[in-house]
Amino acid sequence: MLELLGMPQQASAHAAQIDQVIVLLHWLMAVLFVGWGIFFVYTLIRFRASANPTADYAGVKSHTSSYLEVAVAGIEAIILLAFAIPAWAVRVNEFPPENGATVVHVIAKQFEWHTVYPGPDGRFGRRDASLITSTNAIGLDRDDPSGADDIHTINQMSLPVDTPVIAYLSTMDVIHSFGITSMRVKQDAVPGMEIPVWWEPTVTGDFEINCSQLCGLGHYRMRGFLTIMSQGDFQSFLSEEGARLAAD
Ligand SMILES: [Cu+2]
Repeated sequence: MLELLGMPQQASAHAAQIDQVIVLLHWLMAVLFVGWGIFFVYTLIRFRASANPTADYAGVKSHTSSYLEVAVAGIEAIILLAFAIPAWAVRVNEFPPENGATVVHVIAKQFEWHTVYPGPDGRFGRRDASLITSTNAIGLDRDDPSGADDIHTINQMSLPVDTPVIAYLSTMDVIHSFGITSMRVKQDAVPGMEIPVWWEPTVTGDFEINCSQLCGLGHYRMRGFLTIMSQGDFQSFLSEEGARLAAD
């Protein structure tokens, strides 16, 4: 079924669990589609005008349709309670400890994805709307001791493989949605809120970050790139960006 649906690569630890729910739902929908289709063709033939010159006002007496409806509701409840809710609960309740994870701030803005890494001190600097300029799109305070070494990238996120990622998601204007299909990550960025999202990339390579909420005229170009690299390459990335910051 997964191949039939043409699902994108599973590039995170929880991707298979999400796909399992998608596959179950599609099987249920396929059975319902075929069932309804057969029933439709049956009624066309069984109740055709030539064989039924007068209408029958008595209606259905059998309870089969009620039993079928209850069975469908039961299967839906099983998918929801046994598969969907447990998969969701892990995403929202079982965050990995921050000291064993890559922690980033992801800031959505019409029509860009900004990523901030805390730098060698491990602390994120202050951001303030009054500091926003053409070269400081997110208002990062470089005079704040915690912010001086923060690394800021636009539309390019780099992360190490096989390490959990915790992204604190926020937006500077409207509602956006942080979507990385290959990682099975999707979370709305809501004005005034900082929403944590976590996942663990398991495959190195280049992936796409999209905005999954229509957020304005430039929504179509709100596209970022995610590079998953080895732990060593990630450390080199951080030191290169740190050196560039020191040179500025
Ligand atoms: Cu957007």
